[in-house]
Amino acid sequence: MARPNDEVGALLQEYADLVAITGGDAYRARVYEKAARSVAGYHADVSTLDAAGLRRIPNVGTSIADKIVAYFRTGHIDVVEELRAKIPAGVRELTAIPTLGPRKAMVLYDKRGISSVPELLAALDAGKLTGLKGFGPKTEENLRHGIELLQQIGSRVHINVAMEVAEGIVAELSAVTGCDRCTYAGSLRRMRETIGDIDILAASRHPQRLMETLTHLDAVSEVIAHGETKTSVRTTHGMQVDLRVVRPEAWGAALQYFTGSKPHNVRTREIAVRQKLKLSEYGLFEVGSGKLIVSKSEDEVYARLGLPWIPPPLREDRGEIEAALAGELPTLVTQRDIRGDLHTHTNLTDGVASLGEMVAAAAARGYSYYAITDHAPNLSMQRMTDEKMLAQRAEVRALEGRYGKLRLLHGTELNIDPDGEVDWGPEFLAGFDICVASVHSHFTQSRDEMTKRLLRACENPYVNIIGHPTGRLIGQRPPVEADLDAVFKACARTGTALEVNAFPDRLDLNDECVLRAKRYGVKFAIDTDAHAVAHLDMLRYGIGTAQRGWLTRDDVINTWPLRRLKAFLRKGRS
Ligand code: DGT
Ligand code: CA
Ligand code: CA
Ligand code: ZN
Repeated sequence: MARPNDEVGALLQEYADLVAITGGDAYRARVYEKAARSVAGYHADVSTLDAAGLRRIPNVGTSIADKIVAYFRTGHIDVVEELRAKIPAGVRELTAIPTLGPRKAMVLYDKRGISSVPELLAALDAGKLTGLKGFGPKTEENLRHGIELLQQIGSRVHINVAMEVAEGIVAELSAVTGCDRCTYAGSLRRMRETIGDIDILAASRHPQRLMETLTHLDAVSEVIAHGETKTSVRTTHGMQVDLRVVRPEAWGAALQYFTGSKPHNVRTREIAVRQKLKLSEYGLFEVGSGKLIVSKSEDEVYARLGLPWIPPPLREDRGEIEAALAGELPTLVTQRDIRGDLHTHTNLTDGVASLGEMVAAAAARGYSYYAITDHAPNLSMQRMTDEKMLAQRAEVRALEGRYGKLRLLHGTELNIDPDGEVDWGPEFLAGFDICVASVHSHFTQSRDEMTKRLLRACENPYVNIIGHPTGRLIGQRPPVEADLDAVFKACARTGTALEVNAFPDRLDLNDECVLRAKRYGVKFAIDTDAHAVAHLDMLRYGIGTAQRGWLTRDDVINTWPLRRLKAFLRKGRS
């Protein structure tokens, strides 16, 4: 995604938030929020468009187009500045707390002068919210819980944010003369869902050049430490980046060391010690003589320890060493194995691209099949009707065959209601090629109710995939409480797949749940839940999560040939 689109999207979203916080027109806030999403998801770089070009973006009218033009001319938008001047930035930060909406944030500021998360926490502790209208004991408990969630993610960022920064830096450094190799290591190479800092590794005989280049990048706002072999900087996004430059001969040992994880490295070092060897970021050495044995490639390092090369997403000491020693490492699913996406949206509901645009993008990715799964009617803000759904099906059928080998599946994303029922009865459901079913409301049911609810959905013969199964939003909403093992068992028994939703703020199921579910024989669908063309690229994060959950191609239904997939989707129905 083009950076200017993200920038403008963020600004429009901020404006929408500020309008809502200051008690402005709710309709206006929604208009800007929609525009923010459309701009962020738009395929062309908005900084290159004139007012007419901007108006062609869905949800962008004359007034918003003019504001975007003004932004690129002057660097700011007047109305945003005006609202910013009225309320401290911290008040908007308060709305990042789950369950704390704009109206409540404004009450906290107006009545108690609270304008930051720490101030709110202090006020809660001191009992200063007692008696404040709308802030009963239950609300207070929710607030504390929400703040806890926010603090868990702390200064870590979602993987896609770190990935964009890291890939930009790797590209710049790789272009420097004398740079032999350059890549990112650490948690990013292991594809963790959130990233603390970015670790970049380079091999060169002229480390100073690379260090200098890094410190002078536009994206760098501060140099934290500048040394011979390691330089640390902070980016304008606020992320720390550590660059280590090693001699080309030591590349493999250094890459193995800085990829981690620490627990994995502890295990590899123990294996070395047992063989009277010493493993460090410089290489694998003989203990007595100090003689270097290997260091050039990761392959050699692992091989000399008696291990096959271990894919980075597995390096968490979750059994990969034992599996490697036994020759039983899984052959992990890769992005190339994916034949299609099974959960995607269009502008018929809350997507920003048309059916035609999404299908063309799917074809361009070389997919063999692609499912369109717009929201079903019970998510009432999406205004879906039977007629609209059937009209879309006709459009989908008309597109069939238009893009060579691409086959289209017409589906829907059903809402699992509090009792586990979905939007339509069997007759209407039978008309779909595929049904995803997700929890979109009543997230805080009791564990028992939630478990029953999910089990009932699995038992529905038309439900093929449970979408974003735990409903968590990283740093924003906790996973639902349910007996997941019971759900995994039911999925395996009924032929219901669990989704690995690739959206970076979801990554749901997460890696650990995937690994657990796999043990029950569950099948998975790695889907993007795309609401824009650009979102189809998020697939890689779903793949990373699936790899961290030890999934192979066979575990993932959207790697299968269409015939096998279709048989699975029939779910035992005749
Ligand atoms: P993060 O940054 O919190 O997302 O996680 P990592 O895994 O990237 O951790 P980080 O940046 O502290 O270190 C990167 C890698 O470098 C880590 O995975 C293993 C290696 N490493 C760093 N410091 C140590 C250490 O003190 N001992 C060991 N064994 N390895 C280390
Ligand atoms: Ca790191
Ligand atoms: Ca680091
Ligand atoms: Zn969806």
